[in-house]
Amino acid sequence: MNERLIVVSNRLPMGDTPSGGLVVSLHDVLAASGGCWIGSHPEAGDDHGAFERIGEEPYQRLAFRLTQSEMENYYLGYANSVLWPLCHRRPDLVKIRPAFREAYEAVNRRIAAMIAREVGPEDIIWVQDYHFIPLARELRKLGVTNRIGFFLHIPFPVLADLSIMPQAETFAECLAHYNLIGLQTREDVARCLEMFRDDPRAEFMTDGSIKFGEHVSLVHSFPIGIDAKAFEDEARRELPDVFGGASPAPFAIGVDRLDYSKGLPNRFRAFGTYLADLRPEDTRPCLIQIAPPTRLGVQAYEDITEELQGLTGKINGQFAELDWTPIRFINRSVERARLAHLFRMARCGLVTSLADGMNLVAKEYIAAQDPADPGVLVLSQFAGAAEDMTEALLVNPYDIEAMAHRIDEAFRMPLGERQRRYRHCLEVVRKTDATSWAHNFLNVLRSSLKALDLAFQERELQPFG
Ligand code: ADQ
Repeated sequence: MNERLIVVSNRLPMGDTPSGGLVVSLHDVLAASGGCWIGSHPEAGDDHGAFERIGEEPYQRLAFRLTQSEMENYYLGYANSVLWPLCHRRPDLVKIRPAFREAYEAVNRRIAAMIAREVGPEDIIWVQDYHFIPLARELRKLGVTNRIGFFLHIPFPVLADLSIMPQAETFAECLAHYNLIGLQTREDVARCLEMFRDDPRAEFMTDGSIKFGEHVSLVHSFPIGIDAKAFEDEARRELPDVFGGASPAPFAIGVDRLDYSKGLPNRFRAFGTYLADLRPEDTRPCLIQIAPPTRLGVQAYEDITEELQGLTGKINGQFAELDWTPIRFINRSVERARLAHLFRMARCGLVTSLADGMNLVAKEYIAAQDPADPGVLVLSQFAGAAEDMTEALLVNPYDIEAMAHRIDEAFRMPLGERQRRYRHCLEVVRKTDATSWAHNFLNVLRSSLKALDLAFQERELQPFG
């Protein structure tokens, strides 16, 4: 039997025309290998112990349904009220409830049991993100010996925050059950290695791998990207006037899920400061902020929505003219073609996350620009994207004044400098696209681990130090 790739993610992407870099690239590798994608779907059947099969071509989709209680305790609870704030350096927002942890463990056990019945001896399993950290441990308990890789899409937590987590000692142990731990950036890798270094159960081997009990793991960074070519093409397509004839003055754009990690209040404040510092004769750009709500039902998300509505009202009240509104805050999602078009029209793209795994919007903004007259990306130094996109205008999103200056600099930047910065960023976007991300991860999972297994069998590797 041939090797099949099994991808597991929290949500199963639906529809025949996938959009979004991650979905497209995984769709392509799965289609090529005839693999299968496992994930939750709200309309899946309610058989709690078996997947619902949705289509066979070009790969299988296996759906499971989360119960109301699992949604509340596992998804909104442990995943998004413990792990998400902890990884995004917001321990103040962590909500610890025994029911959250129990549900998280139980869902991982349930899905592992369902996967164990599907998996063939040659299959490799690729688990996505923080919803499924214990999945490999549960699969191993059921006797699954296949290669299992894990990719964390969000920042790896800092060591000092880890002890806030319920049963913190199981975090490193759960990760160690994966053959490959993939992270977004080199900084994430450093934080992960620091965690293992701090754990007396972990041994560092001479080749950089980590031995933890009987398990050996590699930790490596694989910066995720977008389908750059498709986005460049999308942005070039002519669209009917998106502003219905009333095209605004130059504008800056922000596109984010409405999440406290994205630094939206400070972005709005910086834009207000920038406006306050303009001279009367200066053109006054506006800020278009598109931010659809997510994770409804978690208090922190309701709070940030209210804060932004208040700030928008305040800044607009202070600066608006009869024919000009400084901030257009659009609280819903926008179709991709329109988004690409807006990115291309915007003189400045604002990504001001306080913490962010990568941030694909930064890459989409660059891919959408017109090479003859590109806009400028203002990028938080705390977004993973900043590690390689060093020619964006990097900012500290906690420093409002500095951000206001960066916005001013972006709007005044001469064409030559805009083009130079754009070309550098575009090279990064193309080099680290979604396809190379998936291929690099799978190549390491397949090949270097074979060598590792062999070396261990032949007792060639020795503990380090
Ligand atoms: P997210 O936190 O969702 O992803 P991001 O990387 O910016 O953040 O991806 C968001 C995607 O959704 C982009 O493709 C964007 O265009 C789209 N999107 C956002 N707002 C939208 C809107 N209003 N309308 C339409 N589309 C919208 C997590 C991590 C990131 C990491 C990704 C991928 O938090 O750090 O980069 O996973 O690994």
